Amino acid sequence: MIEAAIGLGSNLGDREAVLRRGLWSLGLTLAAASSLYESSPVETALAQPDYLNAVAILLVPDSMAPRELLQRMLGVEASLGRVRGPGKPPRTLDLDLLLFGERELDEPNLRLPHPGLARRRFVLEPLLEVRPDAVLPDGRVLARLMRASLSQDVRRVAGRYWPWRIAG
Ligand code: PH2
Ligand code: MG
Ligand code: MG
Repeated sequence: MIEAAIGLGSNLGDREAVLRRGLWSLGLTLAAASSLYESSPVETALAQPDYLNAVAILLVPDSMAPRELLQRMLGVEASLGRVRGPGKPPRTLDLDLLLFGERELDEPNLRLPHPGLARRRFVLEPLLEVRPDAVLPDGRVLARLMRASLSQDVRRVAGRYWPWRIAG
């Protein structure tokens, strides 16, 4: 099995319920889930609602390629009502492939590690919660990157049991 780290985000509709459905719809074994974190949108063209974000560590069979996992993630986003458009509009569900084992890739629509990972506190903080010793394939230590992103405002709003809540 390969460990993949997935970033989950939502800022439309019942955000927590969407994250939960999205996570389980991937149909993979969940090794760890971070708490839920709320933050203002960053890097978006227009003002939009706050995001709820989390990171999940999933176990991917050795036979599954990163591109195959990405296709599955896009299918799940679409099934939960994701509408794509320019300027990073609000989304019911955004699933980002952050890490795929130690793989490094630079292909159209598929870069590994995810290019935003190293500068986004809403990704770094939940990832460090579940993998405190994480190191990127190029040797960068996540805990150090996190210290550089501390000026961003990210609030932990719920503990690590959100994937198993019954409501929603
Ligand atoms: N996702 C984006 C753009 N900006 N900001 C926050 N706080 N959380 C996100 O998940 C996010 C964002 C594009 O995917
Ligand atoms: Mg995305
Ligand atoms: Mg994203």
